[in-house]
Amino acid sequence: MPAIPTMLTTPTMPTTPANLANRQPVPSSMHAQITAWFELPLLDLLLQAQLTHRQHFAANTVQISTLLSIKTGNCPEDCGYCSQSGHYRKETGLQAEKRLAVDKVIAAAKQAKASGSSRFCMGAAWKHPSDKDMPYVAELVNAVKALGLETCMTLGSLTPHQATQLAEAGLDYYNHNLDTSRRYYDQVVTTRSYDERLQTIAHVRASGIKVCSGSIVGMGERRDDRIDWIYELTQMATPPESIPVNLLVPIKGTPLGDKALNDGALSVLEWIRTIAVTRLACPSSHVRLSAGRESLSDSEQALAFMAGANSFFYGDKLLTTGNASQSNDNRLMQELGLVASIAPTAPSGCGTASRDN
Ligand code: SAM
Ligand code: DTB
Ligand code: SF4
Repeated sequence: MPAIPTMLTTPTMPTTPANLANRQPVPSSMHAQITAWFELPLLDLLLQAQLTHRQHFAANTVQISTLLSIKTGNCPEDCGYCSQSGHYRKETGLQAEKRLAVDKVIAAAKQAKASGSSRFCMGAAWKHPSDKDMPYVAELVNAVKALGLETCMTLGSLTPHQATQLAEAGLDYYNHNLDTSRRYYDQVVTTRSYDERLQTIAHVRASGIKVCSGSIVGMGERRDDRIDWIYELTQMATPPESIPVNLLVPIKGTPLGDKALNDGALSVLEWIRTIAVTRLACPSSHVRLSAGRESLSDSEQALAFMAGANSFFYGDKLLTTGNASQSNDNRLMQELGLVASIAPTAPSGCGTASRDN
């Protein structure tokens, strides 16, 4: 059993917002800064993250999105965490489905709007959309926007032309996750490269669509990988407006899901720490609690909001897995005194210190 940490010296004064900054190391680069944030005592980190959060966003206000899978399963990519990869379909037993009919998507979007979501995110299990898919997704963007919802899509890689087509259709956000560090990437997926992911993000940015790009924590990666992933965000010319920090949902039959089920899950506090450091590194981006909330207690989620998360997925289902129930989320929001935001409240940005070149 690890020994209980003890204080070597008696503190001379309490840690307050005013003197907290004096206790911080002053690193020379953003990478060192991110590392130093990870090493802070957790309560110092949470306090600093919440103070930073309140400088950039309204307190106690969260943005709420609802997810829908518009094309499920049999994906040609081999992402080691994903229930939808065709590579593990025998092991996971996930039933593949064709594209969802437009009227079904509209019905789900209407329900999302009625329940209080401000954004509707549509995900497809594709490596990339084909040209024949583009009129379908453009129709969905139009129809969902007409309901007064913000739109988000995650369809895999895009060419510059496809990104422009989506922008012309009026898409507000495109989700394309880096998932982890460049170093750990080939342990997660082998059918695409980190640079391909960065390229699609660049095409989305150039098209004028807002970028949503995040990670998964708890896939067997090290803290160094979480540090490097956050550092990647801070080095983007314009950082993502939205940053989902997924906690791995371990899917039986996938390589990384099975590994997590065998080895044991990462500490939830390390996920909360990752959220807090993301908040500090990207103070004006929305940081989203994404996959993994279903397994968390009220207190763990409260700590994640304290760490500066200000967005979450609402609804009983994510893409193929369960989510925290809507009734539980309503009760939790009331208990924590959180209110839903109607529209984005601030422009995005990473890097409180200077960007490294
Ligand atoms: N096929 C598209 C792509 O990969 O870009 C879009 C859909 S994909 C399911 C969207 C994201 O969901 C992934 O990038 C990953 O970060 C997240 N995700 C998928 N399965 C997950 C799991 N089991 N646990 C946590 N996050 C997961
Ligand atoms: C993101 O970062 N997380 C969401 C959304 N973007 C598309 C997806 C979570 C998927 C969780 C596993 C599933 O339901 O299949
Ligand atoms: Fe396909 Fe996306 Fe799942 Fe990877 S994460 S297997 S690209 S659906």
